[in-house]
Amino acid sequence: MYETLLSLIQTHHHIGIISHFRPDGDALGSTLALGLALQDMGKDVCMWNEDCVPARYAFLDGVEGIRPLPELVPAELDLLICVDTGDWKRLGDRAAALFADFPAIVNIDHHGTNSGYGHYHFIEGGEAACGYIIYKMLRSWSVELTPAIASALYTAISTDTGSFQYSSTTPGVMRAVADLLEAGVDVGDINRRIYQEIPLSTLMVNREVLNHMVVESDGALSHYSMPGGRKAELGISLEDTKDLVDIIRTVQGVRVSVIFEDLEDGRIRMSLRSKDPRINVAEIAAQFGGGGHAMAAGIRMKGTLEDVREQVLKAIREKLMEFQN
Ligand SMILES: [Mn+2]
Repeated sequence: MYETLLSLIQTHHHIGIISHFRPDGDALGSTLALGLALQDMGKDVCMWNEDCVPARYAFLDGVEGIRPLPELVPAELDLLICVDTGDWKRLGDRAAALFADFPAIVNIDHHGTNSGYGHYHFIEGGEAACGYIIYKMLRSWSVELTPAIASALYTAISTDTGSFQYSSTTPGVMRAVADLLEAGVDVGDINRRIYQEIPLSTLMVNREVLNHMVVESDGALSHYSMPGGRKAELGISLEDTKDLVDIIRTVQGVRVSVIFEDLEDGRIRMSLRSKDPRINVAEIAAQFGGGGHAMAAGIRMKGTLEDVREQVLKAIREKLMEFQN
């Protein structure tokens, strides 16, 4: 099936690659690995993201090639590849508008809830990372994995599997990682940079979360709410708030965790995690217009923090009642 994409690439020359806003390791690693590989194949490649590359990923070789969105779609662009993006709007408001009428869009993704936007689809719902799909593609095309490409793929796969802790970590994923190490990934260096260095501001936010998290429903549900204005008081940015749900999901006995964040534009952002395979948080998220994976999902919806929290927690409590321990 990857031959279809290879022939698409062979018949196009000016190729754009883009991923979701607030890019994570998989979004960046997938963009970068595919971008570098296509450059090596002689293509004219543009890599874009609506948001900046977070500081923790700035070490990746070639990541400076991921640029802010252009003002206009470049006239010569003849193929746009979207990676790790389950829904067109996840590209970001500006990107979604900019490329809305573009006639040749490829959708490569691993989200089971992918909406099927675009004209060519390479969707493998449930795979550990989009970077793992990109890895399989590059291998099937016999593309040389340079250390830069391998490091980008390793970062994508490592971050989306929670450092190979999630059950999406299949034998195939581990074989891919072994192959990437042979291609020149410096595991110790990458892991130190991504996981073992935390900005002070992030630790301050973590403290805030631990002070104010709520554990309820007989210890099965943990949540934390970041009210509007609190980010400014703490002097933190969006980037600092990304992994908060991972803190509250570690509580022993907790099966579902949610972070509510008032975005101060009339919308509430939520990150949901499940530790119970019977409770699919993507299904819960879908009830409110969100999406994601069975064990990790997100929602953005209009409303006040109190109203939104009430509705979403009610849906979660009902699921928890349905599947008692
Ligand atoms: Mn991903």
